[in-house]
Amino acid sequence: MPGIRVIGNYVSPYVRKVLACLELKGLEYEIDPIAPFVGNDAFSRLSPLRRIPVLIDDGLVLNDSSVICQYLEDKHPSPSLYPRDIADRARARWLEEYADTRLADVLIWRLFYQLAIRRHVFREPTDEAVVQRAREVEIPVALDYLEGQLPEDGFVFGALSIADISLACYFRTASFVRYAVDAARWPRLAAFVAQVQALPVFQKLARYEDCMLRLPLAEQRGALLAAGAPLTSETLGTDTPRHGLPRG
Ligand SMILES: N[C@@H](CCC(=O)N[C@@H](CS)C(=O)NCC(=O)O)C(=O)O
Repeated sequence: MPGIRVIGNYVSPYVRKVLACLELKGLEYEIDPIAPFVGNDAFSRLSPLRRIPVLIDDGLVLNDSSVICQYLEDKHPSPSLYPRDIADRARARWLEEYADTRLADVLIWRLFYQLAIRRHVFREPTDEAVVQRAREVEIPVALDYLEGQLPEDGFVFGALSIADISLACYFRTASFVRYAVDAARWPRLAAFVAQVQALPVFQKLARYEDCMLRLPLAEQRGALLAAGAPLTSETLGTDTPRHGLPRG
């Protein structure tokens, strides 16, 4: 199948990062919006860690959102989503890495996974102690750090970059379990997240995210197509979720 294909669903922050880059670069793509837990054996062959996103570009299979975004930038440099200045570019990659690792740990694995995926996908109880520790200790430490990294207003490196996109993606997924940055405690971060998420690209993806969040699995595909999502005709998804590979 020629062209770009993304495997991974709209709810995932890592997938959102890749989709935002594709959209901002004006690239056409198709998407098979599956959760990693329902991927079939063909998915395991494409994604050895059974993680999303996967990007397939004319037969080239790429894993890992950072690898994929860098590939898109190298292949389609304009508009650039990485700062021009070498030091800024390195710092942007660090903020992307920080988002993909620490923010993912505290906002996604300890909050969203516990409150949404364990309950609704695996029908397992939430570990309330994990959620409480995340809310009271771990998330505030991460947000204190970010508050010190952000400018008074605007994007981190002047023009919109991978750093802004990455950071905002995690707060969007956390909002699905009603987490919002406390603007009284972290005013820069709260304004920054609101500003990035108000961009047309985030608003466009939010319409597709809402289809997935509001509807049961069986109705999502139809609603996504009706909303204009560029879905693949085939899917690697099954009806039976399996736990992922152990992390850490
Ligand atoms: N470093 C990877 C992480 C991807 C990742 O962890 N994706 C999550 C979805 S939000 C996933 O597939 N999790 C399934 C699992 O860990 O079993 C990236 O940047 O793409």
